[in-house]
Order: sequence, then structure tokens, then C-alpha cells
Amino acid sequence: MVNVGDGAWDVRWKIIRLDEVDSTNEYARRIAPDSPEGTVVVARRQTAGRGRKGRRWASPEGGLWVSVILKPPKVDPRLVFVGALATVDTLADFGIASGIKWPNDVWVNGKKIAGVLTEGKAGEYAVLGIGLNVNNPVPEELRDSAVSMIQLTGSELPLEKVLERLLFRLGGWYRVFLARPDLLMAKVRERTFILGMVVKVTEDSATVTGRALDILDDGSLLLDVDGHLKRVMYGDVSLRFV
Ligand code: BT5
Repeated sequence: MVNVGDGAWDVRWKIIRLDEVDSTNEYARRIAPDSPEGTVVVARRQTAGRGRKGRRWASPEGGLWVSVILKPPKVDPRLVFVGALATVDTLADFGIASGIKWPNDVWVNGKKIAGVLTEGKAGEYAVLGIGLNVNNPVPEELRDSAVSMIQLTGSELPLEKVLERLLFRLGGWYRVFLARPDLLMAKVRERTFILGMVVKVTEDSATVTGRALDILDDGSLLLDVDGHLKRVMYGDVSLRFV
């Protein structure tokens, strides 16, 4: 049995509910300096939902678009895995098996069901944003690459319950992250489906293709590139299957 903390880190969530917002991450960043850890921003619709590098995140009504403000003692890019693991667990709570596509996606049967976006200001706050397709339709242009929970369950899900489970899971994984990030990464290795696959990783204009061997405790991806080991740090990288 591993003790992951004395309870001092239990997060008390305070939820701010919005009908419409540009982006819950933007909103959370605006209020973060004056808001306590555990402040949650959730919106029914986002008009300018964002992915990484300013990519668009489709956020029609019916999905879960949520950002939480956290104040970890130091900046750590592994925070993204707190969101990914919490999402995988939440999906399991609703009977859906999913896996982590390093670094920030959650996939079901080859399609993206959720994405995580972490942002922040060193030493001040972190915003952990999660977009999870729940009852919302997937936009036409993403039909082949994205999926919603409703398509998998065949019936509408109680959005409030999904949020409740997600926050419960987030609180748990956040504690693990703070106390034992190595255990967090062990779980990520268990929950990812990319290990053993040949992948192409792009960062800015540099691309490297290799077999995914492992995800290391620091969150980086270990690749076998023509017999040489290469470590790819988590950053604004994109990963495709070859
Ligand atoms: C992500 O970016 O996957 C992070 C997405 C985070 C969204 C949440 S919603 C709450 C909070 N507020 C925000 O404004 N953002 C966060 P990235 O890895 O860059 O992936 C973006 C790509 O995912 C797009 O280029 C599309 O291909 C695809 N995509 C867009 N909308 C999607 C959707 N609803 N479902 C699945 N895939 C989508």
C-alpha cells in the first residue's frame, strides 16, 4: 500500500457555470490570479474553444467543456496526464473503454473522444482544460477522427454526473501527481495504447519516426529510431500512427 498524501491536498471544487464563453481555459486564466485552487469553470458552449497551438476545438452544446484552476507548488508538464487519466477513468465509470494517446488525447477505437490542454503561469497557477464529447454531435469534418460518448452508449448521458465523476477522478489523480508523480506515470503507461506502435512525432518542423518503446517517469516518450534510442519531451508535439 502506498500512501499518497495526508489529505492536506484534498481539492474542494467551486464550480462556476456559464452558458456561453469564448473558452473556459481563457476565462479560467483571467480569474486564476484571484481564485483559489479548485475553482472550476464549465460552459455549455464555447465560441472559441482551443486546442494546442491555437487549433480549434469544436465545442457545441452537449459536450463537457471544463477548466480547473490548480496551484501546484511548481510547474510540471506532467499535469496533463492528471487530466488524461481522470478522463479515462470517467469514461470507464460510464462503461466506455478508452486509452491515452500520448501526450494529451483520449481515444476510443481509433477516434478522439477528449483532449486536454494545460496552460499556466510559472509559480502562480495552472489551468487544466478538458474537452470531452458527451452528448454533442461530432462536427462533419471530424466524423472519421472523433467520437462522442452518446455514439458509444446509444443514449444520452447525464452531463452533471459526468462532470461530478470527472472532478472526483481529477482530485484523486492530482493528489497522486503531487505526492508520487512516478506512480502517476506508471498508470499512464498502463493506460496508453501507443507502446509498440510505429509513430511519427512532429515538433515544429522536425519530424521523427520510430517505434514507441516507453513513456518515462518525466513524461517523455522513448522511441526506437533505427536502432537508436530517442527521447521526445512533452511539448507541442503531435503524434501520428504510421
Ligand atoms: C487538444 O488539442 O486536444 C486539447 C483540447 C482541449 C479542449 C478543452 S475544452 C475546455 C478547455 N477550453 C478550451 O478552449 N480548451 C479546453 P490538440 O491536441 O491541439 O487537438 C486539436 C485537434 O483536435 C483539432 O485540430 C481537431 O483535429 C481535433 N478536434 C477539434 N475539436 C474536436 C472535438 N470536439 N472532438 C475531437 N476532436 C476534435
